[in-house]
Order: sequence, then structure tokens, then C-alpha cells
Amino acid sequence: MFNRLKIMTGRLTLTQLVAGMFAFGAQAQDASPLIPRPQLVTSMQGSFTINASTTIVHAAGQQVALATAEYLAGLLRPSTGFPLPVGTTSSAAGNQIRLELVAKDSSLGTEGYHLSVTSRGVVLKAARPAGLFYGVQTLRQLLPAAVEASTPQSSSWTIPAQQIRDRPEYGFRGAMLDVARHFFGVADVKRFIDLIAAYKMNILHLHLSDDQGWRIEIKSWPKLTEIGGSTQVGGGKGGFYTQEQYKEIVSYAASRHVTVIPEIDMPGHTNAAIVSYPELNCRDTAHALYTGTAVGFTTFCTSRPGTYTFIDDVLRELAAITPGPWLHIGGDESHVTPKADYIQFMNKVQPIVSKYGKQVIGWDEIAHADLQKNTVVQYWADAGNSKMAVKKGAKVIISPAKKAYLDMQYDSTTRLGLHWAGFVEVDNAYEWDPATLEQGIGRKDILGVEAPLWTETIITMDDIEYMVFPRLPGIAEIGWTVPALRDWKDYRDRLGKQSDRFRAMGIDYYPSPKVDWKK
Ligand code: TNX
Repeated sequence: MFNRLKIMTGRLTLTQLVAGMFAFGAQAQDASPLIPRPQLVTSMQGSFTINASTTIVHAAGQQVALATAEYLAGLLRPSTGFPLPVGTTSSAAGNQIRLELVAKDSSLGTEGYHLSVTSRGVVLKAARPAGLFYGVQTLRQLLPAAVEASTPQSSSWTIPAQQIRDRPEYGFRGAMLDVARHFFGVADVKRFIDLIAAYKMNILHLHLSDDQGWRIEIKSWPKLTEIGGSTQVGGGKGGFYTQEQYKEIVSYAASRHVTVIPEIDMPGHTNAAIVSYPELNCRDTAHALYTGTAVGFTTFCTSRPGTYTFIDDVLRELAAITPGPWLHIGGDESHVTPKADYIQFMNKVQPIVSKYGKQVIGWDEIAHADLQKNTVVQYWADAGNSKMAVKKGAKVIISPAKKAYLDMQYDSTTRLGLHWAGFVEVDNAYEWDPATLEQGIGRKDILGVEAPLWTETIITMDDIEYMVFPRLPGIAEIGWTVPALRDWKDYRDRLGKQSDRFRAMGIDYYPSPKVDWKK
């Protein structure tokens, strides 16, 4: 406990700390066990019940809160069947869910919120719109699970009275979807966004190109999608996003406070591009389209100027439709690129990304190159590479395959997935701390946490859900909740109580034997 207190005092005021100690006990009996666990919960007497006359309001003049108010109404109307009109008010009347942006509260940061539930109503305050959005996600979990249903339910929509003060540990909390090995359409990606945002994740990394497929329209190189997008693992028809569809994904994500990071993997993992334009390969041989699952057998020609003209065009077009600050340039498993060529290649490509106003992210192998000042390195397999990156001054995204890879099988009986990094059961995926995982990579070096889902064996949305749930809520909590408030047994109990919520959301989850699921 002493250590825990010491850690907490670094981040919380004494008052918050004392309240937090009470809350520690309070949440154990709480009927709404939240994931991710909030920083501070203070239970109170009484409750508030949403009924047919409840209104959702935002303070007059705060148009920016309107979008979140509408979003909340959209979540609550189908299952409650209530009209829940959205409007402005200047008076604090009863029976309202009130969303309010407060001028400045440095203790809330850009994503924090303060939620107050009393018998009179709900008041949600945040300094920024993202905070209101996360307060809404919390409110959602405080309601009975039936709130997630898409048709009217007969339930009492009661929320226990309480105060919650909350903000995330990391500003970067992500999931990755590999749409290259198997293609997933816009509707699936939107559902994926909704599912990660419900657990307060704010990054969607899209792995848009690989040996098996090129999934984003590049107008100056049309064969990339015409040819390179025409198949996938197993030989299915593949697919790609037009730039319009990509923009639709990006703006849907933004409406859920999720930033999209597009990845074009290079110089390896490039068979689909090379088949489309054989001159990208040194040997000018048009390889065949590839529908298997091997890795590391292709490379761009790093010595030809034309390769960089191509990359410049691709990254220019991608940067123009990507409002987020990052472009991911892959860089993993380039087994057939000589090391010196790889380094030279990465040294040339990083400035192209900068030229288009974006920041580079690369898989941990990129640490071998000269890293630009703001290049971010994603730790997935090689701790040595990642430590080298830190020594070079880079920030790191933590995605260790043995903990955070959502395509790893849960155990030897799992029908889907791979196990090259081991089996990753729900406890294994939860019981670790990014800041102590590797010596030499500390809290200050870490941008955040990301859980990738590679899709060699993943074909349908149901497959995605089965691998992502229930591990993703745990990774989301690792990104959101301070380590001092995280504990497997406590988490396991909260997770067990999410099962009816998963069902109401139509999530096809893996009922891990490590968890006592409350039916
Ligand atoms: C390694 S993770 C890869 C991917 C595979 C994945 C399967 C990474 C940067 N490279 O190409 O899909 O393993 O788990």
C-alpha cells in the first residue's frame, strides 16, 4: 500500500487521494463496475432515473458540446424508447443530463471529465469535448446493460448517485486493424471504431498495405488498387477504400474522438505494390499476386530514384486525406533488404513524411536508421531495437506481441489466430505495465499503448470480435488507468460483469475460463 500511495501522490491532490482510498472500497460493491477503472469514484446516497421526460442539455452558447449531447441521445433513445430531446438551457433544472464545458480545469487535462449523478440529474463537465465524450462512455456503463440494445427494453434506467473524476494515464490509446491480409469494408471499420471508443481508446491504426493487398486508392498510381487490391489471404476478392470512403472512416472516427493512423508498410511487405508496378522491384520481375501468409520475402528497390518518386506520391496523397499528425511507414520484417539499404531507405523516406507535415511512426526495426527528431518507434517484438530508439531520443508506442497482440490465440484450443508469440489469455494480456515492461523504457519514453489485430486468420466481423473481446478492454484500461489502481482480481470481477453488456452490444466474445462471467 505504501508504494501505491507514493505513486498516487505524484498525480493526485491529497483530497483526491483520501477520497480515492474510500472509493477503492466503494467500487468493489458498485453495481456498475467500470472499464477502464476511473481515477476517483465517490459513491453517494440515492440515484437518478432517466424517464420519458428527461432532457439532455448543454450550456447555452456551447455549441461544441452539442455533438456529444446528440451522440448521447442517439445511444439512449433506441433502448429506452424515450424522446430525450436535446437543447440548451441556462438554468439548472431537474431531470436533465447536462453537458458543460468548463473554462479551464488543469486537473482534467484534454480528455478528463467530472461526472456528478444526484437524485436531481446528471451533470457532466470537461475542459474539452473529448472529456465530455469519455464522460458519456462512463455514463453508458453506469446504466443497465440493456441500454446497449437496439430496440426498446423494459428496464428501470437508474444510475446510482456518485461523483467520478477521471482522466487518462496515456494520451495515446490505440488498436490496429490489418485490412491488408483480409479486407474489411467501411461498415465493419465503423463498428470497430465504436467498440474501441466505448472503452475510451482514441487511436485507430489501419494497416493498409501488405504482400497480400493494397487497400487505399492512390490516384496517381491506379493499378495499386486495381491489381494490388484485387485479392487477399486465401484468394478471396479483397477490396480497397476509395479516398472518399477513407475520408468517411476518418470523419466517423473523429466523431468518436478517434484519430486514424494510416500505415503503408515498406520496404518489405510490398508484394501487392510490386505486382501492380514491377519497376518498384530491382529485378523488374512481375511477381504473382500472393494469397499465402509467409512474411519477409519482398522489398522495394531501395537504390532506384523512381521508388522514392512513387513513395512521395503515395505519402502526399495519403497525408492530404489524413488530418491526424502521423503516417506509419511500417519497416518490419524486411528480411530481403540488405541492412545498409534498409537504413538508407528509411533515412530517405522519413523526410518525405515530414515534407507533408506529418510525423513518422515505424515498427521497432526502424530504430536502426537515423531517426528524425520526432519519429516514433512502435515496440512489437525486439526490446533491443526499442531501447536503441529510446537512446536515440525517440518516443515509443508499446505493443508487445506477447501481451498486446490480439491475433495471438488464447490457448491451444482457439480456432482462430496464431501463436508465434505464445498463447495470450485474458490475464496475461492485462497483467503488465508499459512503463516497467522493459528496463530502459520508462514512463517518460512512452507515447502510449496499442493492441494490433493481424488478420491472416480473421475473415469476418465475428472473428474480429472474438479475438478482440475480451482482451481489448484490458489493454484500454492499461492505457487509461494509473498502474496504482490496476489489479487483475479487481479487473477480472469487473470484466465478468460486462458479459451482458457485450451480449447487448451483439459482441461475439471469447468466454475465457479465467473470468467468472455473470450471466
Ligand atoms: C508479425 S507485427 C508481423 C505481421 C504479422 C504478425 C502476425 C509486425 C510488425 N509484423 O506482418 O501479421 O506478425 O502476428
